[in-house]
Amino acid sequence: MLIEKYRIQELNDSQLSTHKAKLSGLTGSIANTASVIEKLIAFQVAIPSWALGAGGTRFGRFSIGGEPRNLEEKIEDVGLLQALNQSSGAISLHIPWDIPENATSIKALAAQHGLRFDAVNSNTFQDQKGQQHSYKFGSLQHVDKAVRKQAIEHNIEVIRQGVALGSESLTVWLADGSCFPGQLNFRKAFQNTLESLKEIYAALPDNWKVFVEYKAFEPNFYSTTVGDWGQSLLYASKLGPKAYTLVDLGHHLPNANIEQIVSLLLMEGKLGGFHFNDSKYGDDDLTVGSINPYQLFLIFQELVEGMDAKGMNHATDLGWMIDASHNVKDPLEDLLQSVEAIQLAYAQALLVDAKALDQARQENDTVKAQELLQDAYRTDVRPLVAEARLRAGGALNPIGLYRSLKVRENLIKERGLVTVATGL
Ligand code: LRH
Ligand code: MN
Ligand code: MN
Repeated sequence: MLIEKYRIQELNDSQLSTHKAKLSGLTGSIANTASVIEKLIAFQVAIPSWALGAGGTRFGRFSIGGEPRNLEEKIEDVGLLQALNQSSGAISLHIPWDIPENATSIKALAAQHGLRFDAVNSNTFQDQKGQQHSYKFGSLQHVDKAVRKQAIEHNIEVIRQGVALGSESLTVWLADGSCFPGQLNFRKAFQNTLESLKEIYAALPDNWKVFVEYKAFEPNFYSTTVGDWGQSLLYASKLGPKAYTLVDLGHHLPNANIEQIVSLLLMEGKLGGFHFNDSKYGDDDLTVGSINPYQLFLIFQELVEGMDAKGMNHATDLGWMIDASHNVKDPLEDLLQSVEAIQLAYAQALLVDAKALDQARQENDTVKAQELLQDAYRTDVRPLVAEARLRAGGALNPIGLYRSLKVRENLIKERGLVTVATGL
């Protein structure tokens, strides 16, 4: 299914006067709205190929119908998101859940939808059919060199496929760790993992980055070999300048101060990018901003402040990606909500009066500092985000248009009601 430009235009026209009235309220009271809108237009968030079908838990999976059945259809779905919001201009593949058999035609299809390929993800947390060695006891950390070698070769193959698609980064998330005390020698597991990562690092093209993603627990419940940002930073530092830490918001222990982690990683030049989602308990992979939007804003406040201090380009110098998936929402609606939540937090962070905040800190004026942050956070910036979409050629109200065009119903007609997307 394709969304034609005139359908977007029609709905936008019918909502234009209400939108403009809301927007002028903001532009009248805030000085930097023009630059906020420009920055929003430039800001793109990559969509993970595995979030396009209904997710599942180990207790069940409930198909939404019309889910993409292959890589081509996944690209078409991200194309739909991009047509609606003009902020989802990239797709991130997970190999071998995705198998780009013919890179040239896959690349051409993505280009037709205005999409590029973001980080490619390797998978050594599951055994694949026909695979010689099992990852039951880990992959890059494994006590057996032959298992490590198999996992290294898989990562190098993923880089090769990514190069063919025009990707420029590899994300490595490892399930490696242990379930019980005594199972693992922590130092040997770390050293094996580091040696393995070094071989993968050596295979990176010059313009590539590798992102080392950490996660506190699951599937291992006693120790994880890349369990937190400290461990990830150790690997990234030992590997070299192309290696960075990737922060998945759901991968922390409860109440972790993620904004402080982000600030220090940025300071060290080792923050590579994000997997955005939200969570109440663990790695819940809920819609971004659905549980704790204030935390998301505080993270963006650190990002804006830290990136500006280093003269970094907000849109291009970090990897921005969503990693969300669950059982109950239409995945495309969920992704539209997630992208918007990210844009809202970013726009609010751009409203923070950085000079005044610095001054308040200098004077130990805690009350003032909180007021400054919350002034920005409590500003309804939805008209700014909508205006950015409008100027970029997207829909003022993407979910409204998605529903009025009956996109899901059409996808079900095209692809069927009982569909099983590949992936988690
Ligand atoms: C692990 C993770 C990682 C995987 C994805 C499917 O929990 O966040 O990024 O690649 O989920
Ligand atoms: Mn992730
Ligand atoms: Mn995760």
